Amino acid sequence: MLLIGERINGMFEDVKQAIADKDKTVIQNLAAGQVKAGAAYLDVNVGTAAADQEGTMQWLVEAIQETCQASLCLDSQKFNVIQAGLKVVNPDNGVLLNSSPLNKKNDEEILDKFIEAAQQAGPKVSVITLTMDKNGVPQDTDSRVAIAAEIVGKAMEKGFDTQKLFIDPIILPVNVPNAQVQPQNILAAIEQIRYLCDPAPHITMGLSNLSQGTSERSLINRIYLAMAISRGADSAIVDVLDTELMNAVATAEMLMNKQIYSDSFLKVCF
Ligand code: THG
Repeated sequence: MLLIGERINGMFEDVKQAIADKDKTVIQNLAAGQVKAGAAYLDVNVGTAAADQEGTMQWLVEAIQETCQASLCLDSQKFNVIQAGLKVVNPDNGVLLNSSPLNKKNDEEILDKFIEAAQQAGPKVSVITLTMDKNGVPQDTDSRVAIAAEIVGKAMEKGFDTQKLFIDPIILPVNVPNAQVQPQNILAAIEQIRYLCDPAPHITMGLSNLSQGTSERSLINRIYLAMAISRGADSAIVDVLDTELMNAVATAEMLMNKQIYSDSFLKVCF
């Protein structure tokens, strides 16, 4: 299971404050803590408060790289912010470009740009693509799978290794009125997306979206992640500092025969 640590995101108050104060220590501590907890990648998202998003992305990447060798996941809906991050990130450590929809109403070629940027940046640069197109986020299983199939087709057309493609079916809060059916629609989509090509694309999601605004956030997150793992998800953007979540991942992986059982299976996983 490839876990992406979610904490370096301007959405969180401590990160927002650190960006405003140019306080690298807060960021560097979050980087070290998440790597220690088992993050394979660190998500880097400037949030919405910073006026200079490109400069902030570069400051965050440079601050992390000063003290940490982790692979980074450059997270922005804006391609120029991703490009800014790419200028300073070390591509040899492994990089994820997060994320692009298939296409947009006003910018039809956005996924092309992400894939081309990844190809130019080097062999260890992968792309997260959302099952979303110019009509927005689909609300049913079949549309998600259909968009995923177009994404896979585009990657193949451009000679982009499908093992470097991460498909994200976009999980949204479960408490949104009339949207409670979406988590199960997404599980059904995951089950189909993994068979779209061989080698299969990775399947990831921003897990914490699911529980935003709910009570029992950690419980909702970990149960759903275990369910998603059982259907074929092999990655997620998560709070790796949530020990119960990490134990749930280790247990789900062991029960799916991805990790061998031993009495210390919780310790050997991360
Ligand atoms: N898909 C992809 N990338 C993503 C997302 C996705 N990146 C961002 C996001 N979604 C995943 N990361 C988070 C990080 C934090 C929260 C949710 C998703 C979160 N934050 C608290 C909140 O809003 O309640 C912040 C509050 C606090 O300060 O504690 O829940 O879907 N590809």
